[in-house]
Amino acid sequence: EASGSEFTFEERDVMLYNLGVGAKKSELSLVFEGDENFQPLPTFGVIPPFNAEAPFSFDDIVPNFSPMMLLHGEQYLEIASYPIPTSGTLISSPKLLEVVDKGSAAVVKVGTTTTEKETGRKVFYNEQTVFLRGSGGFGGERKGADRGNSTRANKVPERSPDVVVEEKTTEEQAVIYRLSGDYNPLHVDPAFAAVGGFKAPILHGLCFMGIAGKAVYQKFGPYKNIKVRFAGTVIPGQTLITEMWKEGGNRVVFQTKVKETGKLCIGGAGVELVGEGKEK
Ligand code: HDC
Repeated sequence: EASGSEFTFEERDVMLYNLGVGAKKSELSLVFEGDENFQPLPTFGVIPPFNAEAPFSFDDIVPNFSPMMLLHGEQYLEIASYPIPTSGTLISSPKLLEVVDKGSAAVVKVGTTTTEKETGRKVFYNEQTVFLRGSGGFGGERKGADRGNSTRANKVPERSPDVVVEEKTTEEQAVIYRLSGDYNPLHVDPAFAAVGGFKAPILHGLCFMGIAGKAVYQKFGPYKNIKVRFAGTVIPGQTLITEMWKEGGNRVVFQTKVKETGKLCIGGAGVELVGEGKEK
């Protein structure tokens, strides 16, 4: 049995997560435990390790740490196999991978393996990158290591996208998403968001990754891994436009823009499909 933080979940948690990233009432396999194909969306894999106890404290690894200045920078997730369980107890063991000095900011990367408690079987692997504004300039390395898929830049092709999916987030997107485990006040409390430099609470990066990841899943099918960079912020209520390109090697490259501003909120993103991934 692995040591680490336990996460126990049931079907209710799966439905709450799916709703948090935009599942619709007509999508019964996402919102109804009685459906024969009931399942979490692949990006549910970011949830079990989310509150795992970190093997370090930010104050010990960077100068001037402030939770108000923390932004989610990148996320990489591997899904070991399908179907993803709809309940159970999982164990997550996080490791500090690197601390990079971007001058004004620090970039900290944590890798977490998640296994099934009973069998020890690997279920997910995550790499989470946080961008700590105001915590750089400590004389550290400027570049992180090359970690293959997890650090891949995923440049979008010149041609126009093969598939485009538009999805409006709701005003309540963040207040629902947070119930899946990320209670950061940045996403709900206007006063906290203001200290962080935002006019209004911003949407969780993992929420809009989930919305984009759902679009990719519904168009191309299951994937083994997904990588995104959070290139810009999203305010709940804004509309997301996800552009996807089918590439060789069973890959889909994608990016997501905020319709109202035209700005990129997800860049450098890609998935590696389980199968041929013919467009549905
Ligand atoms: O890209 C900017 C931005 O605002 N991105 C959006 C951030 C966001 O909205 N994230 C989601 C919401 S926050 C959230 O969900 C928090 C959550 O609740 C908790 C998560 C985890 C909790 C764990 C607790 C234990 C910004 C601000 C990130 C960067 O913009 P700039 O400052 O303009 O940076 P730029 O000049 O473009 O680049 C400087 C160097 O940094 C690298 N970089 C840029 N964006 C990055 C990034 N690295 C990682 N992630 C990103 N998103 C650049 O490559 C550049 O490095 P170099 O000079 O070496 O090329």
